[in-house]
Amino acid sequence: MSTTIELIGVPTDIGAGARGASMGPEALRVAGLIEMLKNHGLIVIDSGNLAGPTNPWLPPVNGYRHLAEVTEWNEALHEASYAALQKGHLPIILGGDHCLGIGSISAVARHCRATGKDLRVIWLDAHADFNTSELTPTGNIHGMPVAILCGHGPEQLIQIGGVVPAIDSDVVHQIGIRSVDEGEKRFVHQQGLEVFDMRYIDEHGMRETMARALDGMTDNTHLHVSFDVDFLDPAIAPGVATTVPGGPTYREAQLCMEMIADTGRLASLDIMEVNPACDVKNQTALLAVDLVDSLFGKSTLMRDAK
Ligand code: 4U7
Ligand code: MN
Ligand code: MN
Ligand code: MN
Repeated sequence: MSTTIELIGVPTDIGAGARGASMGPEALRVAGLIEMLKNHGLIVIDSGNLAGPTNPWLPPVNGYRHLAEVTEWNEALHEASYAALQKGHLPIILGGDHCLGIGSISAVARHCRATGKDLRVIWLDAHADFNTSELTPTGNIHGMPVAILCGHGPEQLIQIGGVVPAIDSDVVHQIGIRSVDEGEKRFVHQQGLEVFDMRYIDEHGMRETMARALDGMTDNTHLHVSFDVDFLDPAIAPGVATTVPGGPTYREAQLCMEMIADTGRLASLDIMEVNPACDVKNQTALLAVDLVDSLFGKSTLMRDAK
């Protein structure tokens, strides 16, 4: 794993259905993200926040809300993220809403093409984020990033990063899914996404779920985690705009992160959709930092005690 972390804040809610995720980057810093990472012996460069257009808060046009602004933010993020990867840094993207997965993951995919790495994306979310302009009930682009990365979406977004599609659908492994729109559901099946929904986690447990999602990785794997904080049960993570009941518990989420850490392959990370306007005393950002602590290998296991 790279030992230099680069934080890239992206203070926008341009793709969301509610305002407030634009305050996510600062909430994560206030919750101690930088100190936590430094405690792991990592070098942390905080590159501050990217700048971009304000949120005009308009209804959808041809099935998309704020397409021009979403494009501008994601192009900026793509460049910043790609530059960080080229320097050998491990980028952590502080969202911002999840439409930013487009800029982030297209950069990671471009980096993998340039370096001959095999990309694997672990998508932690209550939602599949696989809508298109025809399927979306809202027009909010934070419900579309996975489809767009797989080549289904508006030209200006699918081509960020140069190659269409940016990723093949089989690199994506989704965990925690429990809210998928009707048309979106059919499209997810048609495209053969690997989805470990809450029913699967209930029946097989988080351990088997993660073992499967992480199966087959090699020394050449670049592992990207896209963590939409609404993945978590709203009882522990109320600070998101799109809560869906029935998510992973604290212990399940910890195990999920610990098993990813055990692979030693984590090479880039998104922390998305923290919304301080919905939160109570920053508890959701604090929880996200606690879980990312485990993602970077905090171990509570007695077997590691000397
Ligand atoms: B998130 C939704 F209709 N599916 O498309 C949509 F339910 O990044 C929600 O996962 C999308 O938070 C949620 O607008 C996007 C809706
Ligand atoms: Mn999402
Ligand atoms: Mn979500
Ligand atoms: Mn959300």
